[in-house]
Amino acid sequence: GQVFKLEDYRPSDYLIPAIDMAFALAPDATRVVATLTVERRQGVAAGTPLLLDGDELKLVRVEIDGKPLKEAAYAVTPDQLTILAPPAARFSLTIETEVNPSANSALMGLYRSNGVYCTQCEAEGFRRITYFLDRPDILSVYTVRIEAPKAEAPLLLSNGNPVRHGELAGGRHFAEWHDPFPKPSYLFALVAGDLGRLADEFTTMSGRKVELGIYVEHGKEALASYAMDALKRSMTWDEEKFGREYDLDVFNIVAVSDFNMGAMENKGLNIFNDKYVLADQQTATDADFANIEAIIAHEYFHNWTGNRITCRDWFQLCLKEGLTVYRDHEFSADQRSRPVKRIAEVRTLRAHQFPEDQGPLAHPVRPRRYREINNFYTATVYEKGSEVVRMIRTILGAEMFRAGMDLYFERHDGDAATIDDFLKVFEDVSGQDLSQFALWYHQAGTPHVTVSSAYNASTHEFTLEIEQSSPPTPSESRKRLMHIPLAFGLVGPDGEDLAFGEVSGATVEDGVLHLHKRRQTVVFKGLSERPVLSLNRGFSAPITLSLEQKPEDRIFLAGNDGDAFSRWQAFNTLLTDALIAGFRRMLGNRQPEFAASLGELAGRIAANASLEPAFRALALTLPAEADIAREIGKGIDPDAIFAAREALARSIATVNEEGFRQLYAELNSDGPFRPDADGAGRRALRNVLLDYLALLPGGAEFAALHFASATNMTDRAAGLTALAHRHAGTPQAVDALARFENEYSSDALVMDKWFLIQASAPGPAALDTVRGLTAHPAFSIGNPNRVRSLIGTFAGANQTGFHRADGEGYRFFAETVLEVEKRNPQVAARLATAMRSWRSLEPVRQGKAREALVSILKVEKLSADLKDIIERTLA
Ligand code: B3K
Ligand code: ZN
Repeated sequence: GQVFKLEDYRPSDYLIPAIDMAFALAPDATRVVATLTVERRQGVAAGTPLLLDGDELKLVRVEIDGKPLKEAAYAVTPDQLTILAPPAARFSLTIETEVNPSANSALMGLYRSNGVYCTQCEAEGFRRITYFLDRPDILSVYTVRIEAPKAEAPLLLSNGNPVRHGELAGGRHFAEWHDPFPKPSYLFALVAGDLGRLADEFTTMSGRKVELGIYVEHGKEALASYAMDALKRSMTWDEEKFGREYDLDVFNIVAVSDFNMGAMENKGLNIFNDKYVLADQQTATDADFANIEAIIAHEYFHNWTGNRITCRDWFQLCLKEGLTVYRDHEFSADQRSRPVKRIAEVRTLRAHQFPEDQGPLAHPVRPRRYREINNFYTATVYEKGSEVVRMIRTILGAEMFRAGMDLYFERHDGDAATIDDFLKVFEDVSGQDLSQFALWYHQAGTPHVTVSSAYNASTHEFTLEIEQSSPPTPSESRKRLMHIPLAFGLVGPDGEDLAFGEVSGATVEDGVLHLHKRRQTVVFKGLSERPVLSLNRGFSAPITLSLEQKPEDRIFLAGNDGDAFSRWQAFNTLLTDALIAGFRRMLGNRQPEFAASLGELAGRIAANASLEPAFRALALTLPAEADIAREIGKGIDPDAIFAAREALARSIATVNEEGFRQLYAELNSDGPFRPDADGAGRRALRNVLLDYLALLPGGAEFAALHFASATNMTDRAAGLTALAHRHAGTPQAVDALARFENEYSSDALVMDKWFLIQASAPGPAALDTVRGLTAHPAFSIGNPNRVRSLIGTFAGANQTGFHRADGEGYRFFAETVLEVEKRNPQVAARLATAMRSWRSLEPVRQGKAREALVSILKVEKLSADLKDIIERTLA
């Protein structure tokens, strides 16, 4: 396949300032008439051919300035339309195409989901609707007319503001929309169908009224009320925190059941996976509510960071994505608990971005090369991209950061901008040189920092020896030195940060130590007592850290650090070290042993009422098997990791049985259900305790009672998980699975949880279960949510089941990915990334994994999407 390179960027020869579209919708043969106002760019030679992108298109006719074009004047294939010698510097080009929405199983372009017409154009789906300059630096004003049979599609939506609508002969009707803001084609959207509406309104800070609508399947309107509430809170927050006001008369959201990802920020018409809109306490978990809040906010925030200011080219994807993730993280932190949110973010970053950065699919936050852009909507672009923005704020301070953002909006509104533009505004407002910092965008891989410390009681000096390095990544063997901002504290015996005098060897400002060199010896003077070092507070830099520190110091920090994140981190490091030691003992055929202090500390954290329940829940959650594997790095035997983790969980449960039972009982939630941070935190803590107690004698009965008495989906799903994962095959587990299935068989989103829970059950038997479930009536290989909950979960979140030593998990996986690919290459390619860490496995599994990957490559006519992932994974 073709490789696209950043350095090859060149402005297009032609611009398209305006486009008028007319859609005549029909399930198998939709006609699209697009009239483009085309302008030759200044300095481009007259007669330069105009090359328009297409993808699987059928051309019906083409006209210039209202006259049919002679056949010799253009060349056409399903993938390209070339106007060989355009007649003038400005002309109008009319293109009629025919597309088949019903046959569009790739879910890119115009397709039908449950009888609803909808679109997905990012990144390159618009070219599946009409021939166009389908690139983000072509900004056009859109006017869209939609025509359809009224009975089938009473609702006709597109971007912007409604202009007019009316009846037509033969039971047909039409609606016209106009979006005054020039936008790239990837933000185009159309929805038509028969849907219910939840309506509300919002008055912006300058007093303009905006009509809000969330469209869902009839009868499900009430399930959208949490999403509506989140939308209004997002609109207020963006005004207060970033001074950003909404700019159209309407803001619509549509929920569809077949969607390749979470949601899409089309101007004024966001389209969502229904999973991130529909929720009530009986069908959604607390995690679902939190995701809905975050994704509603994320797509809304794109209106300024993405839509008003878009990307010059797809290499700049993080310009809108990293920044918008940063904004939605800040929103959730303000709406919920900041420290708890930060811990959750870091866990996600480590679970998804670190393995990417440390494996064959590593790429810079701003990549320089791609073959298939859809494969670059990654944790690196999104999550690490957000971390980079966070570091800019850490380095500049909150006020200067806001000034930089204000300048960004002022300077670039209406632009297709670059990462260099973004960095420049912060340099301009602060006068700081960010060129070394910019490496965070340009260099792949997770930097590693090693630190040792020494206290000299006679000179009152505290000395740090710090070294940074960045491991090589594909096509970048030599790494440059980074600017790493490390928030820190020198914690005294009473838990307060100690004041210090002069510092040498590094810039230290506002509690942040700045690394710029390979090795730095940093000396703090004026410390009359030995401090305990708390480093990378709040996870100020997305690095891996080896900090030489005594277990007593970590135990001290876990109980006393003034920074909540670092308290969590200290305990988590103790747990991880214990688990790694346990893993090594398992490999040596010895039983793992754990220090009593660990269990006692867990008990103290659980019982500490001064800590919020959600924090305690996160602290008591053991590192996942994949986290442990990542820390170990190579020679991974998932069965040994599982056994070590299980043993630690049992030992913590055994030591704390009484306290855990008592606390579990106290947390029993009375009163009305609230999906907010407090309510969710209490449930989270109670359900973590359930996980421990389910491991003790009588655990199956205990979990069954939890399941049976649950009054909301969070508790019900937790009970079912405890049964299916810890007591598989017992009458209690079998019964609970059957009851759940019976109760929710007609609710696809809840059935996804039933699939997920079984697909993540540990042990070799999961494979047969998953294979069997692919034939379940509620499963469908064409629906991305079903595929992700069953197959994606099995491959991505079932270490012992997927990585069976006999390699059968990989074989099943290869077959299934190919099955998915026939319909939907994008979803298949995303699934296939589950194999990215195959080289860290022990040799036998590694060999089987390679065989499975190679077997995929042998298939003829592999899609560009899947081929790109598999080839890079094997390289
Ligand atoms: N911008 C979309 C993602 C599009 C993915 C295309 N393969 C959703 C988001 O990040 O907000
Ligand atoms: Zn986004």
